[in-house]
Amino acid sequence: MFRFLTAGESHGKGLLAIIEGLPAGIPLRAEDVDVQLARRQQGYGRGGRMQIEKDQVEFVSGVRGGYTLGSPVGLAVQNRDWVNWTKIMDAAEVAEDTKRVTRLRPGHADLPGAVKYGHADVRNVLERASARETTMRVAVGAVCRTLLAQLGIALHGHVVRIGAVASAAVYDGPGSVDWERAEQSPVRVADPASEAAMIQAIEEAKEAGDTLGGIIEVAAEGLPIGLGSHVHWDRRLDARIAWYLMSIHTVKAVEVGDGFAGAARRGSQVHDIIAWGPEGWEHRTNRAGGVVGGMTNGAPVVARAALKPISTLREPLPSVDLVTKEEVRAHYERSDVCVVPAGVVIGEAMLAIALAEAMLEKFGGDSLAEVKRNYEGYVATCRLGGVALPRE
Ligand code: EPS
Repeated sequence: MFRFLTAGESHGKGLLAIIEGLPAGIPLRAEDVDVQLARRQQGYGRGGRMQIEKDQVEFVSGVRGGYTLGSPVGLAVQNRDWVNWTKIMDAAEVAEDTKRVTRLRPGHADLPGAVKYGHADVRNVLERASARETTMRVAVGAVCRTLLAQLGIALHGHVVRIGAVASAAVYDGPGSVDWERAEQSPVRVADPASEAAMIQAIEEAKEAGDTLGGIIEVAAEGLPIGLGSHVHWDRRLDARIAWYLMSIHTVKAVEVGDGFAGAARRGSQVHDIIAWGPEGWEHRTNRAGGVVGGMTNGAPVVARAALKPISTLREPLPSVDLVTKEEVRAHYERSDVCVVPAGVVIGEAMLAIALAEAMLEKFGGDSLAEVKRNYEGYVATCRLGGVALPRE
């Protein structure tokens, strides 16, 4: 069974992940992970922290000579900023002059985290609630991407909205979005016309001491029919994709395919017409976002996630002190103005994890060769239509 865990505080010594259930023989190098970690660190609107960090993975276990061993893969990323926080974050003793964080930030984990865990210092909550944790999601996602690439599956993503500014580029099948353009863009947008307006919107929010959210779109191409299942509610792939994307910090809504827009249309305008083509089953459109009945239908999987503006504001909102209950302004510490471009990379990673898990559920084996054999045998049957041939 595939599963993973992450650990680590934002200003602690470092971040960890353990991935279990990967087959042996997946080619894997630190560079494969580092390239994704570097992408996550980019994006117009990040704060000062990204100048300090240069996230790089170290494989602690499970990889030898450039290949996975089939044993748990342990990954570690150091927090360079740790040296500046040793007195505050020390495991044995926190320096006496350390100020407690008690001015609750509306929209943050501060209040429920402090009440639930009984902390009188919100730092005990915010350090783990921090989106710094997404570093390890991206690392785990990068490992999953190398497995998916072995099976001909590629993932991409881009920003489709920042604040009030929408991109004209929307994914509609392979070749419909200029991924290279999005990759070069400081706001990870494929539509050059909206780029300047997005940057300006971030600048204006920054000047006002405020923050900005937006929408990301992620897509996976090269998928077989039949990942996920209709037979149990918790095996439906769209449900898992929604869960994984929703688990990203600041995400408040997820849609697969046309999502909310489909609710305003008639059925005849929503459902994708089925066709039998030279490669097998296909669909004339992809409004379903590649998933029907909780299973992939062979079309690209497409999902969007809405990120709220982050909750640490330089011009803080009115709030209450956790301990004194006095009316105060919320706590502020160094933070980002807009994380939507980085959200794309995290969204891709979570989609990669969901798809790798589904691929291993269906085609799982102890070695990559075994997974490939299972996969290729199934795909060959799909090309013939996928059902048992009629008896002679
Ligand atoms: C970070 C994400 C944000 C940054 C953090 C690094 O985390 P949070 O969700 O806590 O706002 O603010 O950087 C800092 C905490 C800092 O010291 O600047 C990330 O994605 O790496």
